[in-house]
Amino acid sequence: MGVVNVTPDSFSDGGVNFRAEDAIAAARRMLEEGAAIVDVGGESTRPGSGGVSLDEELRRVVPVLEGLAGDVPVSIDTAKAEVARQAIGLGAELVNDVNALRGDPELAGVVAEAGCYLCLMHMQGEPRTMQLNPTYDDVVSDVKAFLEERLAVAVAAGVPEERVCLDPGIGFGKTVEHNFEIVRRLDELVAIGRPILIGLSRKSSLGRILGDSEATTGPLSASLAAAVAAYERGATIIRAHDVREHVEALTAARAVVAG
Ligand code: HH2
Repeated sequence: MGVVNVTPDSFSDGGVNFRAEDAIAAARRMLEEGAAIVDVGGESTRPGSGGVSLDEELRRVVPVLEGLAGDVPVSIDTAKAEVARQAIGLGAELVNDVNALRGDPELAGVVAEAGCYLCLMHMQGEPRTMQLNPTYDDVVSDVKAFLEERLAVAVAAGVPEERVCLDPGIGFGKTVEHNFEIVRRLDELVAIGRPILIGLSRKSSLGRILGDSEATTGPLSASLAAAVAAYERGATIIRAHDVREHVEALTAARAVVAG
């Protein structure tokens, strides 16, 4: 899954694809480089972020979705039902909700009615404050219980279970240790029985284990290593900014794992 942030302030690439034509070109390039789907988002969820209005989010993503409609498999990274509704109307196949249906009460119905795919992600707290003091009894058990509960909520709202993938939400209300423990014990989340999506690409934990305790991003080399580790532990969808390099790394990893 390639990442196209149509934002001025995303944590690693804010402003790069803020103009619609740049975002469209980036999405097409990612498809050529081997992405199976491109995740278009108009709202940064970086630590400290306060979110954007519905109008602003629509202003950012709609021209990009119009430019991609029909050609490029698209996922919409939003927690807002109206953004999802318009994105689906423009061809989006998957709704990537970092709030796991806890934000907008209408989102589950929009997804159910459209029959599209849904990603439910774990987040402790909200972006503005989530990194202040994340605490868990046992991070993997807590995330697993949350994802099982949100999966049940989605199914009860009419989203077929076969359409849902789950994401532990790397960096969303988690310390560096939490993030790596989740990857180490990913098999416990795979055991839920739904595909696991994971986004480690460029995340600050990767910069922090390399010695910069204030890092807000991590380098490509560390992103690739972490993606391969997640893949080996059962992740099936890797969300990444640098598509070509991830496809190459994961192709090599698959050659080893699958024989
Ligand atoms: N990470 C980000 C955004 N959306 N969605 C899922 N399912 N999983 C993730 O790990 C995830 C996500 C943060 O990355 P990015 O989109 O590059 O940054 P920002 O939120 O600052 O736009």
